[in-house]
Amino acid sequence: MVITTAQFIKDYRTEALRWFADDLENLSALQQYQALALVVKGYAAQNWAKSKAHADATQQKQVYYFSIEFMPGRLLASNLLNLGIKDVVDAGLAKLGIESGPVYAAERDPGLGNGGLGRLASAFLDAMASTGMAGNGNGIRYRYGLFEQRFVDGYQVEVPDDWLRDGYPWETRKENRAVIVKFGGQAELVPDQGRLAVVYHDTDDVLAVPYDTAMIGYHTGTVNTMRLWSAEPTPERAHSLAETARANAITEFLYPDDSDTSGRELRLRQEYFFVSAGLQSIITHFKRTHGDIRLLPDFVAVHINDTHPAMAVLELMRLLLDEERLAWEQAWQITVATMSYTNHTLMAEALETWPLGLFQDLLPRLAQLAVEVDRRFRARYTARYGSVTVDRAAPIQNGQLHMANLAVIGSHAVNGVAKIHSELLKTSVLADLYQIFPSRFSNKTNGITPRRWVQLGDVPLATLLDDTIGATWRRSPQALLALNKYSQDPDFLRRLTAAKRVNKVRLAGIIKDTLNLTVSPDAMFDVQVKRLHAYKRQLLHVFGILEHYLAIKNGEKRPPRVHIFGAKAAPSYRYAKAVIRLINAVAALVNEDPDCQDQLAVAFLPNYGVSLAEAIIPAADVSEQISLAGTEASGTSNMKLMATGALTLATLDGANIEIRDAAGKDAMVVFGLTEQEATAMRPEYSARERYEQDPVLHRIVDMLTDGSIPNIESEGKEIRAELLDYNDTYFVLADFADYLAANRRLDALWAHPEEWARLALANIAASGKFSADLTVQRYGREIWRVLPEHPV
Ligand code: 26W
Repeated sequence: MVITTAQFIKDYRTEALRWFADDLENLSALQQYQALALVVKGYAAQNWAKSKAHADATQQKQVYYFSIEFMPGRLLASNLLNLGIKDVVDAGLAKLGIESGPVYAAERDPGLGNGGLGRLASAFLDAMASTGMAGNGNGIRYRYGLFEQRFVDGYQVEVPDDWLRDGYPWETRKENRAVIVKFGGQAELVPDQGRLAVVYHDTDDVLAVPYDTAMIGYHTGTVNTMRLWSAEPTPERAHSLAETARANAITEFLYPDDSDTSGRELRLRQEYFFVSAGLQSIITHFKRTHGDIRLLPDFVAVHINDTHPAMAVLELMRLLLDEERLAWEQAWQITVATMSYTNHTLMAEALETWPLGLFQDLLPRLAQLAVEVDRRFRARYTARYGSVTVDRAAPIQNGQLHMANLAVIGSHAVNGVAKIHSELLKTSVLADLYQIFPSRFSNKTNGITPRRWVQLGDVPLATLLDDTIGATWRRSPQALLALNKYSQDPDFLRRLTAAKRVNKVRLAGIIKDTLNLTVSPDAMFDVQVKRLHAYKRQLLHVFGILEHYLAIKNGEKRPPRVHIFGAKAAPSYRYAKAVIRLINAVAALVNEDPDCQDQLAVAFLPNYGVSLAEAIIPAADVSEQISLAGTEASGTSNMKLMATGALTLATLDGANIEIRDAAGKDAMVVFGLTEQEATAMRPEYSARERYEQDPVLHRIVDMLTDGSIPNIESEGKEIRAELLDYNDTYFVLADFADYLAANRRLDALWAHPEEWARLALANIAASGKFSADLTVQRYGREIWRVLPEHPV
């Protein structure tokens, strides 16, 4: 959109007066942010309405991305960038004498997700709007997002995330689109004109009210919708406080686990709530614009983001059978053609199963349909594939509903999120279903949005890119390959190093403000930012730090390093919380040790999320992607760190492999067992043997309990037990020696800044491959059958 700074200032003043009856200059940064957000929302409104009308008028196929988590991050800067008015607004703020930093920083970051899955969902919404695909998000408007993490004596403490305290200007409450969601009661089948109709008794109904937020495309004019549902008591009568609290409870808070299924009833209520509300509103809209429900798959694609929304298969069947009165076969054909499913983890404990009994209590009609789906599946495939395979592939097993199986059986497409992960799906957790439905399986390697992580997150690099290869990279990711022409250009390499240093100085300032720790921007910034999980092996990183610490104590001099961690642990995940305490204890040990001054430092920044990632990632020299091969489905921080020029220290796991293939094997430092080697070694693996054989490792493991690291009495014991008594599930000891050797290779490289910059360049140049725009286009072409109006 085209707007002058003068016009913007006029609009901004008007908005401030309208909302605060005061001049901009007298408002707080929060109020200045709120008024600005409302101005920008107003600018996007027209395109938002036009996009909806355009999609209906042109009968465009719509994608509905069902996800129980979204992590959009702050929207002000990205909305301004995507509208093409960031420079105009920044100039306007300067003209008004308003410092932009505090205004941008006043925005709350809606942490409505745990980690990778939620952030990917938001990246996809940005990418669909930015490629002109009609793609809408469908999720939950949690009253409290993911907890705020604080450290007290090195312990993680969880504080409620009251993100709506000052309201959320980007959302619009659409009570005219509210629907009823039924729980409990009985679903009685009664004969009705030669068919069976369903009559519900004593159901416990909840009102689902949608809140819509605009998803503004990058320079496309396309504005899609992220619809988040909020639970309220039904309006037809007054409700007691208890009844109101019971209704609200459904969308009160996000479950903070990102790997272990809680199995709690409220979680099941949440999953059904947004799935039913979403499908009801989709069908209502569809019938208004298209009429014949049998055409649904031609105009609607529903994507199931991991198993959490997998009930969509049963809920669509319920609506097609009970409301639309279709026959089973036709309803099933429509459902399979409409649904597609992505798996994001191989962790057994993360694959959801629900007791059929709980289903029968809470969702009686869906339980009936689940039993029928299971019966028909077994009847259809047992003869051909045998009962062993079909028993393992069937949705209901031993009274448990296996949501991954249901999702695969009820979808026409199933994918993993990186090549190795998609292959492992076929040979492990979904092997039996792959045997029965091979053509449904594909890979869709994850992606990231270059708008947030490079254009906004790394302005020094973005400016250098514009100056060097022009600005086409801002629209077409592959244009970054032109950078390879400058790999032998010392001046460019120096400027690249200088751009990185600007980000490091900024992060050093944040580390000083947050931790009162002074770090040198000339040290190697070694970053590991992701959820705290045993398989991601933050412990191996700590062991590397302790080895450097011991080397310093032995008088050895190495390139100075600053280790930067960001990681939340699920509150019920004891081991993860023990590792958090260990990292903070090692930080205290190292940071207060005079011998380590300017040699070694550890900065564990609390409350890692999208906004903190934007500050840490552009400042990284090293990207730690050290999960045990075969455990990290893809990873996406690896892609963000690559795109801003960090060198990856990696195992051959998840998307690390594809990053190496894209950037070149010299542009990454690889170590560790491969997935095959780890699998082969597991039966005879003895962690204790490794501990006995390697004196350095022995020393370090002993430091967990011998008092060398103060204040970790119980945590040290717990971690040592996981290693030596439970035989080190994630092979930390097995990969230790190779990890050290890889770090020595990094040190050697660091001694040659130009060579380092050359490798950084190779990563940046190849990073366009991991643009989410390309990823969603692949989903569109091969799964959703939706083509971009603005392809990249
Ligand atoms: C039921 C609790 C629960 C909650 C969330 C189980 C599992 C999850 C997610 C699937 C976990 C997750 O975020 N997985 C991550 O998804 C990313 C996006 O595809 C991948 O890049 C990461 O490798 C994967 O761990």
